[in-house]
Formats: sequence, C-alpha cells, structure tokens
Amino acid sequence: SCHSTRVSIIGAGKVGSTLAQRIIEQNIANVVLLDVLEGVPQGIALDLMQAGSVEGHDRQVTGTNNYADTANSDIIVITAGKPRIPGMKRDDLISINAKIVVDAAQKSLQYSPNAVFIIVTNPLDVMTYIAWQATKIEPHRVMGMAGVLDSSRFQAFIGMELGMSMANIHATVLGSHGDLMVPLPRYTTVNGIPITELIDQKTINKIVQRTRQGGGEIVQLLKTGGAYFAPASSIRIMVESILRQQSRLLPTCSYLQGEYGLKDIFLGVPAWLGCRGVERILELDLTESEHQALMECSLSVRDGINQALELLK
Ligand code: LAC
Repeated sequence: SCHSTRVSIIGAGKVGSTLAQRIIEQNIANVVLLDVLEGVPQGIALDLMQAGSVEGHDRQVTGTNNYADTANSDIIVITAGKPRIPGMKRDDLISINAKIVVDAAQKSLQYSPNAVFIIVTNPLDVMTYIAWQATKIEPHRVMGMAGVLDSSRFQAFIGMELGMSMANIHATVLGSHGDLMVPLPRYTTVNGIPITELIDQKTINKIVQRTRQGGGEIVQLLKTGGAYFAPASSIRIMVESILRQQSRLLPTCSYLQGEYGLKDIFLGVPAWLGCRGVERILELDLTESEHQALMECSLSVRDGINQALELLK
C-alpha cells in the first residue's frame, strides 16, 4: 500500500500536541499522536483535523492509545512524562519519568523497528541515554532535543537586546539541558558577525545567565508546567532535517564516542541530522574554560544516568 512519511508523537501534552500541529500544518509528515489518557489524543487529533480544512493542508493526524497504530513510523518523538512545576529541578523528574520513557521507547520500537528516536522528556540528557539503553539500537538513531531550544532562547534574548530581527541570529549552546549548559558567545553570530562585536561582555553575561534559566523562567510564570511553543518548534526543525535529508547542523543531544574527550554519554553537541539520524558530530575547538564547563555537564549527566539505571533495576 502507499506509505507516506509518518511521525509518531508519544505523549499528547502541550509539547506533543503543539508539535503535531506544526508538523501537519507545515506539510512535513502525517502524525500519530499517542497518549495513555483515553480520549485525549483522539480529541486533539479531531480538533486538528477540523482546523486542517481551514488551514488548507491534506496531512492526517490520528489520535490513539494503542502502539500498534504507530507502526512503520519514520520518526518517534517521546514527550511523555511529567513536566516541572515551580521549585523543581529537571533532575527531580528522574524517578517519575525514567520508567515512562523506557516503556514508550520499547513499545514504539516494537512497531517501528527502523525509526529514528527523538527524546524530549526531562531530564533530557539522562532520558535520552536510558531510551537508547532500553532499545539497544544504533546510537546514531537516538538523539535528544534541547540544544536547539536553548539556542533559540539565546537567539531571542540577543534579538531583544539589539532590537533587531531574530531570523539572522545564530547561536550555539553545548552541553546538558539545565543550569550547567554551555552557551558559546564565540560561536554566536548576527549574519556572520560574532555577538562579541555587537554587545558588551557584561550584557552578554546577563543574556547567557537568562538563557541558562530560560526554561525555569517560563515554569515560574505558567506555574502548572513548562514551555511548549519553542520546544515544539525546536523538535520540528530536527524532524524536518531528518525526513527531508537536509543535513542541517543543529545542536543535538548525541551519543559521544570519544568526541570532546567523552565516551558513553549523550550530551548536546553540534551534529548533522539526516535520514540516518545523527550523521556526524562536529568537534569544535574549545577554550580551556569552555571545555571545563562541558566536563561539568558530563559529570552531572553521568550522575543522573546512574540514578536512573539504579531505579530501573
Ligand atoms: C524547558 C523545559 C521543557 O527548557 O525543559 O522549557
């Protein structure tokens, strides 16, 4: 039978449903939206289908509680799990989300043995590792979304500071998704011009700090959960790069096998995304202090992985 590209999204919360909307309305793929809550993914899918007649696209979105309906997906996006509420760190979610992510990854793989997996559930770098462990597939087929989101925040704050178009601002943020993340002003430009030429150091430091806490700032405001518009946009661009084989260079939580002096860990680094998943990792030259900051991320992620693996025993 005819097969069109299919993205299955596990978890029909705000991130999952906003992502479904972006993918179908931008004509990227058909979507299967799965959740354990009965009726919720079905209701969201029906609502999105009705919007489709007005938006004028022909993509399908299906809501389901049954993994069999996700069969033959090209990409599986796992957003299932609990978000933070004010006062929580992302690591506080390990015990709640580890089992949910393992279960979602294993059941999805059963029906889509060739899929590429994008993990979104927090704590991101830890959940990406355990999803990979749970599936035992080639590590290039598993990645986490965080770097694009963290970079989007850096870009937005730079644009707000300069009072200029954000479309020309390109930021690079490495490391883990959390307070230890490593924004790299040296590799952040406005149409090729490093921001260090445009903004004074003190202001850059302030922007870097706000970027590190970008997710938390929104949790504080919303009170009942986290951000979802920018996370959905960030996943969308990764999905698009993979399905359309664009090989975009995007900061991606990727499996390291010696790059940056790190092994057997998933951490945010620039990577080219194409149909095989993470096609290649770019190893940037880092200064001593940038490298040190990346090492601190890796120690904290390693700690989280060990906690998660202990819980899953
Ligand atoms: C954030 C959450 C989703 O950074 O981690 O907004």
